[in-house]
This record gives sequence, C-alpha cells and structure tokens, in this order.
Amino acid sequence: MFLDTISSPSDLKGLGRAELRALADEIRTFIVEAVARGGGHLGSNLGAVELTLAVHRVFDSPRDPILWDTGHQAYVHKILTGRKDGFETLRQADGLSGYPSRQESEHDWVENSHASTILSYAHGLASAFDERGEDRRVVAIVGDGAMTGGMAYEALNNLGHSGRRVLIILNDNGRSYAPTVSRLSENLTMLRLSPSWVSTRRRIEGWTRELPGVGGLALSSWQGVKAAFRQMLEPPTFFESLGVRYTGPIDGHDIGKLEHALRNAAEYDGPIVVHVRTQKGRGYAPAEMDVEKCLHDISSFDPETGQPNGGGALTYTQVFSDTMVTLTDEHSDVLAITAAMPGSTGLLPVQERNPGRVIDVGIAEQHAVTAAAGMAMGGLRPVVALYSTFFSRAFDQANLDVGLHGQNVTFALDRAGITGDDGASHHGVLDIALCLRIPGMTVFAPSSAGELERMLIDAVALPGPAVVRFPKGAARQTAAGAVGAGLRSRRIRDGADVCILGVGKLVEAAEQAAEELESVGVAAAVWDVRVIKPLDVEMLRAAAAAPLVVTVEDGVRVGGAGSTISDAIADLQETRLSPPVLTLGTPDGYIPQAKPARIHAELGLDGHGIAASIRKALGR
Ligand SMILES: Cc1ncc(C[n+]2csc(CCOP(=O)(O)OP(=O)(O)O)c2C)c(N)n1
Repeated sequence: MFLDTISSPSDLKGLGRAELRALADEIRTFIVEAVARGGGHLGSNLGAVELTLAVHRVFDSPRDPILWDTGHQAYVHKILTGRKDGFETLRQADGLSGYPSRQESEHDWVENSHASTILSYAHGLASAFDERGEDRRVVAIVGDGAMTGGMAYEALNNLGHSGRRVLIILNDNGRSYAPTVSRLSENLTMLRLSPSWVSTRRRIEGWTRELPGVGGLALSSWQGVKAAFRQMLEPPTFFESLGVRYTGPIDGHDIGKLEHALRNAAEYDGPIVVHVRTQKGRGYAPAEMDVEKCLHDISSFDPETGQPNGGGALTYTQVFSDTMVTLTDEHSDVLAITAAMPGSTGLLPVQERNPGRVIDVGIAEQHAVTAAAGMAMGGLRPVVALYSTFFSRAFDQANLDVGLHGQNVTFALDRAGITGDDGASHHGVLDIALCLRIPGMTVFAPSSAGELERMLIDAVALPGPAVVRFPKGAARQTAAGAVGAGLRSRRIRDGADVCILGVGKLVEAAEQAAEELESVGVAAAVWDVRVIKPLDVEMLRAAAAAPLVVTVEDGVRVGGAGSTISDAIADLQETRLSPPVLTLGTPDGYIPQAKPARIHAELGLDGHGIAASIRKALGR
C-alpha cells in the first residue's frame, strides 16, 4: 500500500507516474470505505484525487496556503497531510472534521463551509504576503458550483484590479449539488467538450496577425469568426476582461498534465485561473451513475452497491416536498426557489410534477431572496427553500428587500437547529434570532409533520413575509387533534407549578421534561409556541400567571424566542408582577460536530436536562 507510506506532502515528491496512479486508486477505495461507514461528502472528493496530488507535489504547503472553497472536497488533502487515521472518526464527536479545520492541521487555513468565499480569503492572504515581502504562492481551489456565488465575482473583480498573485484552480465538474446552473458554467462545459479550442484559437490568432499584407484584414474577418464562436470564447474572455489570466482546460485526472499546467501558472506574476475539468464521483460506479448528485453527500451506505443503509422514516424535508407539490398543484402563483440544492431541499418532485415551478438560481442565496421579492411584487407567491445556516447570508435581503417592502415571500428553512455531523458552520441556530429582528415577519416553528404542512399552507396565504423553520431528519408524527390553527399557540397540558413553552423540535423534549417532573411531584403546563412572532397573547397571559416560566428552543438563547417571550410577558399591561422566566437555548459560541441528540443532552436541551434546570430553579 502506497497510502501507508504517505504522512505528509513531502512523501509524494519522489513518486513516479505509475506509483501516483496506484496511489490515486488506493485513495479512492479508502474514501469510499470511510464515507460508507458514517456518511460524508463522496462525489466531490473522488473527483479531486489527482488534482489534490498534483497540487501537493507542485506547491509547498503550508508555506504556500492551499485553500479549498466550501471545503467539502478536502478529504484527499487531509489524507495527504497526515490525517488518514482520523477517518475512523470522520464527522463524529471529537473526531475528524468533514471540512478543513484549523485546529486539526497547519495545512488548513479556512474552515468556513459556506460556498464562494475562497477567492476573497486568497486575495487577503496574497495582499498580506505582498505587504510583508513574503514570497509565497496562494492557491485557491474553487468549483464551478461555487463560481455561481456572488462573492466569487466580487473577489475576481478585485483580484484582477489589484494584480495580486493568486493561483485559482477552477475545478469544473459541471455540477454543484445538482448540474450547475450558470451561463459561465454552460460555456465552461463547451470548452470541456472542445478542450483544444483555446490553444487553437491562440495559435490561429498569432499566425493571422503575422500574415504579410493581409494580417490586419484577416484579423478583422477573424473577429467575425470569433463572434460566431462567442459562446465558446466566453470563459477565457470573461476572466481576462477582469484582469485574471486564463489557462486551460486541463484534464483533471492526468497528473502529469496537471503538474505541468500548475508549474507554468505558478510562474505568472498576477492572478491566474487554471481551468481543470474533472468528473464528479470518478472511479466509483454508483457515484458516476447518479445522474442528479453524483453522490455529492450521503449517509452511511453499502460500498458494494452505493445504496444508503437504513432510512425509511418520514422526514420533515419529505413533508415540505409533499406540501409544495399540493400547493403548486392548487395555486398557479406559487413557486419555489432553491439556491443550488433542488434535491436536498425536496424540490425535485415539485419540479417533476409542475415543471417550471422550481427555479434554481445557483449558490446565490442573496439573489434568491431579492428575486423572490421581485416575484412577489409581480404577483407571484414564492417559497424560498434554504437550509437555515445559509439563510444567514441573505439576512439583509430578507430584512430590506422582502421585509421593508412587506412582500409575500415564504422562507422554508430546512435543517434548522442543531444539525450534527457537519459541525459549527452548519448548525441552524441563528434563524430565529435573525428573523425576529425583521419587522412584519411571521415566524413559524412546527413541532410535527402535520404542523409543518399546516404552517406552510398558512405562511403562503399570509399577505406579508413569513418563515417556517424545521429540523433535519425524521418528522415527529402528529397525534390526533394536535395541529394548531392560524397564529395561535397550542396548550398541550396543564400544571400549576411551572409553565414550559416549547419551540419546534423541542416541544417533544418539553413534554418529556413534564413527564419526568410529574414523577417527582412537580406539575408542569406545556405549550407548543408554534408561532414565535407575533406571539399569542393567550399563551403569554397563561404563562404570566404561572410561578415560573421556562422557554426551550434549539436556537441561540441570546435574542431568541425565549428572550422575546420574556420581554413580552414583562410588557403585558395587566400583570403587576412578572414571573421569573428561565430561557433555555443554544449558547453564544460555535458548537462542534456530534449527533444532535448528544449535543442537545450536553446543552441541557433534552427532556432530562430541561427537567433538571426546572428542578434547580424551583429548588425541588
Ligand atoms: C452558501 C452556500 N450555499 C449552499 C451550500 C451547499 N453546498 C455545498 S457544496 C455545494 C455545491 C458545490 O459545487 P462545486 O463548488 O462545483 O463543488 P463540487 O462539489 O461540484 O466539487 C453546495 C450547493 C453551501 N455550502 N454554501
């Protein structure tokens, strides 16, 4: 096994071509087995094996920073930088992160897993090295999917202008989560299909210019030919008109060609993009054959077949999907917008059933939200389907473009709360606090499958903006009669000693806490808050009459639902003395990876933890 002999990039330098090819095969097998055990990102990593080998042979990491956009495709980089054994604990509590991690290795510079940021980091690092007189190369690897995000363009524009020495590797596999939606990407694809085009064009341009007598004329007719081929010319022209040199396309699975291109590009004194074409899922048949996602990410699976283990339970995503199918069936003005995640947000069945009613805007959450505001102004009822963590990107647009204009835009925020395996950057713990700051925004938190369906229908029917935030994974089944109505909260049980107000997923934990308290003689009332904004006055009054109020939410405690409820109880005109309000939520800190149940238990947000906090507060 070559793999066992590699513990740092320097171990690669002496390997010949055949050895490198064998090593690439071993790495692929290793990654498939590691991801099969506990899930993770597969397709992107399988596609980046040769590219990562070439990068580490040409550059001198960590002196030369190797920067990965999004970071989900850095498994090979981790293996080559001494972390192979860590894959036993990939994405587990206290284990290897699924993204680059500064704590893990000096080879990792950036661990933000939100896309399209890397060219900005690269610009900053190159500026710092220049200013400090340090001769270091900055290498930024960005996918064609990440190139659909606005920040990438802002950075390119700046890089071209400043002339900073950044080597950009455009890892083009034609795919984001799904096939990449972008004109630039379409044109990159054309170049991929005709890889010799750029060099041929440059050669012909050179010869034509030199033709004695007719050079100028021939060149002008060449302009006509060029116009005809504009589609093909766009990517190089695009980069070069921004001041960024373009080279490529290079076969991203040919280590020799890759190394040659990278060494040449490294000589260039300014920003340069090396366009590398790769195949997502390369070398693993089930990934290569997965037309939609190339097994972009996957939970644990059988490596023989590529089929996921377990599964079967109804998820909140599935409930959202089914409800959207119904809503788009019944209302011709309802449509959904996704930022490059049609599959993961459950919109593919909607697209299939009602073609044209799902719009994929690329990894462009900000644009998605403002475009939704425009659609609403034009008479449509858009539902913006995002993961909660990515909503943070578009807060300004939600606040001003949607909120200030009072538009009927519904935000469906999946993966709200603690998400688990993907670590700090993927938890959806800010959405409640952020959405509560937006005037006129109705904030729904469903606690079961039936509630999600009800709330989504209600949200779309409201005249102004609304958000429905729901957690990852299996949906709680709805007990008979346990679906609330409109903007009302729902009383679940009575009790005179304490009133627990549960939000979303934590309603179940609140009920468990009440049962545990009952066994020690404490009578707890429980409410499902359902709508965090506007708050139901009947619930507030009932809570204000209790000796102790406890709020529980799977979002940040400071500025979240609990603190808003606490203020609202204090503001109730009719109460002379407000009861104490204990607000339980996630802390003001970055929460590391682990299974959600474990994180909830550690944070005191499971039934037992909530009961313990209440007993402490009551002294019982
Ligand atoms: C702001 C943001 N929105 C959505 C995502 C979810 N996401 C993770 S990877 C990915 C696709 C990235 O495509 P690309 O950059 O081409 O990399 P590939 O996986 O194809 O190698 C998306 C949409 C994200 N990480 N960040």
